[in-house]
Amino acid sequence: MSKALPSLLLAFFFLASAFPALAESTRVGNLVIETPWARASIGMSRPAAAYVTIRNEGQTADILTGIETTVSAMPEVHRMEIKDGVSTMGPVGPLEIPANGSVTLAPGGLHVMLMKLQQPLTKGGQFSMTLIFKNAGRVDVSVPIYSVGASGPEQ
Ligand SMILES: [Cu+2]
Repeated sequence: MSKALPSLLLAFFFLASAFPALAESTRVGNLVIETPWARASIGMSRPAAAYVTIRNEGQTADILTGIETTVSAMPEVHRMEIKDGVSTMGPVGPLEIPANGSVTLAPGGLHVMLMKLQQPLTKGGQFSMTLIFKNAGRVDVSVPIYSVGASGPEQ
């Protein structure tokens, strides 16, 4: 075992914390919050959307009960679906994260709808969002903002 390894690890963790946009997953209890991201908003009159994957490595389900962020006065988890050829969406309420499972919020399906925007979301920026879980408690994540038409992170 090399003596250099611990210092290499330290350097890695230092770098990871120095560049929060690269530290894409946040662990709290049994949950891992992966790759949060958002689309830039079109001004402030229309809602914006944010996406994230929540992985549960525990033996019991957890529930996402709420979301808080300073950029939106009314953040809600929505589900988009096609009904009779028409795209509809609405709030899903408390969202279960199954034991040993994961839930992905992505364009075309589940998303965090950031309603009543308090500031425009500008490409290249980021904002802080707090996910509130029944068991794991509150988790703060940093959400990078990509282009208006981004279909996934890193765009
Ligand atoms: Cu929505």
